[in-house]
Amino acid sequence: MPRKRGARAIQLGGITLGAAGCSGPLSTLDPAGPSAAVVADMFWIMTAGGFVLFALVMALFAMVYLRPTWGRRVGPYRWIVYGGLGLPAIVLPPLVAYSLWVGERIWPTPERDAVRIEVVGQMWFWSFHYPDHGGHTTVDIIHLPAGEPVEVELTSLDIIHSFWIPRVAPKRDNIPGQVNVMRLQADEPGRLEGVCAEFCGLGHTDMRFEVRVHPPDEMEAAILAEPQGFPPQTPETQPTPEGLAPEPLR
Ligand SMILES: [Cu+2]
Repeated sequence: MPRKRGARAIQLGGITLGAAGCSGPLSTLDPAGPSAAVVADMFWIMTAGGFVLFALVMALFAMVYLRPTWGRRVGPYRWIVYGGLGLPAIVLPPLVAYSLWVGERIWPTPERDAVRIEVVGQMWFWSFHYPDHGGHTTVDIIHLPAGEPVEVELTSLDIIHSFWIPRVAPKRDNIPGQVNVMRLQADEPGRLEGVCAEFCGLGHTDMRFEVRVHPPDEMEAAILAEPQGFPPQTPETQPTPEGLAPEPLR
């Protein structure tokens, strides 16, 4: 009886720990936007596919173990062809096709009137510039409108960083001298968190930022209520060695 109780406690503990791992401010399995929901679905479907393949292999193993005479009749060549090629051929092609299909649909549909935000990574902080909202700049806090697509332009002024709001969208790199564009959308008003997802030196772990999602008609007031951040140091404003022309950002 005590052994049964112990087993149940371990089982409950495992379920609780498992569930806790699926939530939290940086959990991709607790999506708060359509792109993140697609990623979370893909994770579960890939995991299920892995389990199906594992179950098929274990079923074969069980048959060989329980009925050795059956296994003996199958030659090595057939084991390789049926087990090594046949089983993966059942499970993997549908998963590859699914991942390609998802890859084409992971970003929200482009909208002509999507809100634009320019995101600049710099060791070790983020600047968010809002050309559609008074040209204001905020530091380490990004404001998003709930339920509306946002077009984010990413760049860096020193080394490669990576902009990631795990509950909203997959990450994308901020690369110096280049502008990467991504679209994202947050579902509901509230507070989320984002991180730099590319190791960028000793301050990398502190390169987090807060995500404040507002009802769309309250977003501008929320941005303007923030202190105006220092505009990022662009190559045009940074001192450069004599004779070296600064690289244009775009
Ligand atoms: Cu970093």
